[in-house]
Amino acid sequence: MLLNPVRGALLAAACCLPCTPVLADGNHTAPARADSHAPIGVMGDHVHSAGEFMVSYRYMRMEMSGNRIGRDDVSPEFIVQNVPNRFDGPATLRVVPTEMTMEMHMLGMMYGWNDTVTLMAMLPVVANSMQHLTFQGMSGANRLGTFETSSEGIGDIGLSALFRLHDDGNQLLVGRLGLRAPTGSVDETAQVLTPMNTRPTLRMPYPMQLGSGTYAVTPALTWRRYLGAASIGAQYDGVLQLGRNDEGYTLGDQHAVGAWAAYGWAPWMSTSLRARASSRERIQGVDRRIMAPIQTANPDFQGGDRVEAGIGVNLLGVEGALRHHRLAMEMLWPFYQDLNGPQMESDYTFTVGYQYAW
Ligand SMILES: [Cu+2]
Repeated sequence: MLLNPVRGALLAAACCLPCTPVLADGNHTAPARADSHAPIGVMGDHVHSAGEFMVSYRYMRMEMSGNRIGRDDVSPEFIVQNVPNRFDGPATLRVVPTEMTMEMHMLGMMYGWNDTVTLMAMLPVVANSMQHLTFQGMSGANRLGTFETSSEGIGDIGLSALFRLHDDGNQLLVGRLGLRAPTGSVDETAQVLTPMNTRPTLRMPYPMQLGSGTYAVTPALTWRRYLGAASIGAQYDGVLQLGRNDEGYTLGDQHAVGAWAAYGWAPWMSTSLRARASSRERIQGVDRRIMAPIQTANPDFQGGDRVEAGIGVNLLGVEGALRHHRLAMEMLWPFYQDLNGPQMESDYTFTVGYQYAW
């Protein structure tokens, strides 16, 4: 539902733009190639020439289902019988998340300040939904019922500077220095089903909040090299939270390294393989208003390590009305997840993006 107004506004903006006959890929003399941008799930991978603009829209979707402790799958019954509840009430947990969908609509703008520095702004709109199973009363032996919670709104806005550290037309090294502002809400509420069969409205647990509540620094370093019709690349990217938010906690820092290989079948199309390993720390501190016998309300049951891999395709318009328009998709599946659990495990991450440069 959020998709249509966002995409509509973007297309309306894109249609008004004048088309100028310059290569909009950061290099005025190199031939256009679809793999001059990394797979769409990679951000901050490229820079622009002085005076160039780019607008982009990305849709990202992550589906999660089932739970793990470390690398082991655990059932809802196992969780309610074995995992301690850190709050008042039953000794062990009573509510188990069973499925979660995280969607993000990301509107982006890039501008080549000069041939070395490109400025980038990102506006995320986040939509989360979570399914739960509630077990009955103090014993927790029986399933009482299910409920769903959801949250949607603006996330944390990002501003960054990208630096062309090295570019010989073949090898490109781009550094990113980014800042994220706490524009996303951290006090979203929802109606829940309690083990006592009541339906109060409570502040939602950490993973359902839209922002971090803190400023964050987002460094990245990306390298790419052409090898004939193919290319290879690698990236480090991090999210380092600064300070503590008004509710009393800090999300865990995140570090990721990834690498990809792409092959250009034609100037207008490339396909890619990519793998990415990421690690996120636990939450520091606690929001005193997030208190429920559910794993997601516990700051210790957040973060972990994940390795995912998958495939992507980049399409680049090289002539006529499609020139400088890009459309790309990527799908990643996790094949290793070691979670500070119980925590929900990821099934896949899908990204589709549209970019237009002039
Ligand atoms: Cu760009």
